[in-house]
Amino acid sequence: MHSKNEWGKLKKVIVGHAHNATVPEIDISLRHINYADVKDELTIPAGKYPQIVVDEANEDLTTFVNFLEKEGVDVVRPDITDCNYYNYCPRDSVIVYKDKAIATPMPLRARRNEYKAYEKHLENVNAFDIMRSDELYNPNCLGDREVLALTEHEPAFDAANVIRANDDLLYLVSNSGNKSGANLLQSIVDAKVHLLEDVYSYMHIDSTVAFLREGLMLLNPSRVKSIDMMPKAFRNWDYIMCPEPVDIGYYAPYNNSSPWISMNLFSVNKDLVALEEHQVPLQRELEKYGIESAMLPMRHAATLGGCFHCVTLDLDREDD
Ligand code: DAV
Repeated sequence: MHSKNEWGKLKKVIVGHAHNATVPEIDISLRHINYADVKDELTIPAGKYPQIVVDEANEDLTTFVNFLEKEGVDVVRPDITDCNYYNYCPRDSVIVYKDKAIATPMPLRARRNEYKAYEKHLENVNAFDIMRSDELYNPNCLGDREVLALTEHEPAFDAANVIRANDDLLYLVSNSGNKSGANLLQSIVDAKVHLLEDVYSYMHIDSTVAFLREGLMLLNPSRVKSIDMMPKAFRNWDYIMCPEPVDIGYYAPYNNSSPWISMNLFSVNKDLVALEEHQVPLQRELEKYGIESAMLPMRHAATLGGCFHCVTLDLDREDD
């Protein structure tokens, strides 16, 4: 196991599955993190996702796996377990950095042990599966988008709040990651952890910034309005401002991401990415930089809250 950036030649990867995907019963963590802007709790669905969503998502994941295997990548999958949430996005729960796997202290209580479904594929696991206390959630965030859901009571972050560029890691401070979480990460890795703040308060970094290769990144212009909003270490990088996403919609009422999930691409190497098949404007933009896109279906990217970066966790990548 070794991977320290988002673009080196991919050799081995975990690809999630949608079996048993569930919206957990509402608790304090889910209410504050996922539904801070929902007024009436009764409108929040709970229970298993509809079977059609699960089947279609699994079908698209199989297409993706076949593509990766044709590219010579070794693909493994999480176990099918009776889960509290899902095993669709292994990216959310574990960071692989160099030869270490970090199962992060996830702020959603229902996701506490999610990494166990793929633990057997990991090496050198540092796990932080502690029960979150009520003091971690800031009640003032309900109804106010300016207030983040997490206090600094204890370190908490999803692995998907972080992307890797060799000796520099970029950490989004948001509803799914607090500053104490960044400090915890900094104490475990021999890399510099840079904070990205005040750009996007909701879930995860990978619909806001994507690293394409050393010195080139893709930015979400509705959130990163100018390069000055990036930490200093990335201000001299070239960047592509992502074109407006082609909205592929969601299976109502399961709206788990913005249309920007379209920029959640996944690099097979620095010249080839997997991209949601409707995102032709982005495909054209990437072409200008010599990056080819495999246009693949992911019908429930927004329904389940994850496209190709979210549904993967790279285990082995060459450094370049
Ligand atoms: O709505 O842009 C997508 C969630 C990625 N795991 C968004 C967040």
